[in-house]
Amino acid sequence: MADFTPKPEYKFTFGLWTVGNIGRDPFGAPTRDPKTPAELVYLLGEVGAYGVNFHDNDLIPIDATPAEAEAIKKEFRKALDDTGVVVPMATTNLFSDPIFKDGAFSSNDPRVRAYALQKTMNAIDLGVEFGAKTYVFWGGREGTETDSSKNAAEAIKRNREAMNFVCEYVIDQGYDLRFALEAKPNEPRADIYNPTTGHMLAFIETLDHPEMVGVNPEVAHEHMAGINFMHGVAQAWEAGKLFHIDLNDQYPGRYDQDLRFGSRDIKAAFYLVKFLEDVGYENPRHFDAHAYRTEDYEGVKDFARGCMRTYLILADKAAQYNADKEIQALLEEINVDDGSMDQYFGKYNAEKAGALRTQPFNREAISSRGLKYERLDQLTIDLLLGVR
Ligand code: DIG
Ligand code: MN
Ligand code: MN
Repeated sequence: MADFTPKPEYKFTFGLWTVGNIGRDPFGAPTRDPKTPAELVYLLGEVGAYGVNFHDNDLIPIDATPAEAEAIKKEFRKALDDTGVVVPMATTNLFSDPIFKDGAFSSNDPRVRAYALQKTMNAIDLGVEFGAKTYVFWGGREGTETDSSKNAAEAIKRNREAMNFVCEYVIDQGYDLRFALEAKPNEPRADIYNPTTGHMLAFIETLDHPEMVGVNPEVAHEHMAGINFMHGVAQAWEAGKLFHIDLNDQYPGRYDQDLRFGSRDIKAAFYLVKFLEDVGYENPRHFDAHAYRTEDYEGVKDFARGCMRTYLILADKAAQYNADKEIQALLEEINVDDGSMDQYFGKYNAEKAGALRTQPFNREAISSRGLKYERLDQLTIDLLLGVR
């Protein structure tokens, strides 16, 4: 049996807000007592996590005094040193405080937009202080309930101006930091701007420093939009923009459930893990998820161990898939290529186009070929169900 113990090279990380989730939901009070950031680091060290991420206010409460902040940071730093857990990513909470009720960077109130920049600069400093190399932006409140309230193009411009400002701040400070933008189609706003990873990839190209900015796709968020998550991840990877990834799971057509990785759609999770392993993804694998409300902290540890274990089992399945002689023979047959069409591919030129114009194609013969995808998919199912 393969070894499914988490190893540092997988860079498995959890946010303080994930294992620190106290079970509150819109219809019920918390079911778990809160733990301090330091206690959560020890918990993550116990389950074998590589790293911990935080929003500024997960670590330092928004109204903490400087002395309180220093005490918290000192305790947090000791827990990191004691456990060897590192801080690969940080982010700003631009959604909890009532001041952000109509957004942060895209708010109609210029005081809110300015405060959001101030808060973000402070939060970037905090993340860099603990070694973060990736900084995530999730614009959970950058949206509307009524489109009477905001010009959508103006909102995008405001988001762009803010991103250009924070990129310049990082350059000015000389920080070794890059940004990862996280999309979500809705919740908590009725509609959120830049709702999918695809929108984010287009938005990034309009920035002053696009080279500093990538994406942080989340499984649940793209599933909420009804999109094949692995396809979006592959497009981001191919564009050199997969700077970070939020792993979890989600029932289609539901609110953002942030379920344990692989606990709902194991086939989709397999194709995602196979893609990440096949391309040699080297950035953090962040489980932006939380335990069921029913759990105590032993259950939270089960949740965290389960996220990492399922990833490792699926990585082992991906290796089996790549070594499976029948599957690989089928893939070779499906992708057969006698090279006769090579003359028409690659960069255009008039001669190539001219020759292609006269190339005969027997559509009936070509279309009559059976592609054996049913056999291939069943072999995949067999492998996932452990009978291969
Ligand atoms: C929610 O999916 C968001 C926030 O939790 C955070 O800003 C980001 C970091 O992964 N994910
Ligand atoms: Mn989510
Ligand atoms: Mn997320």
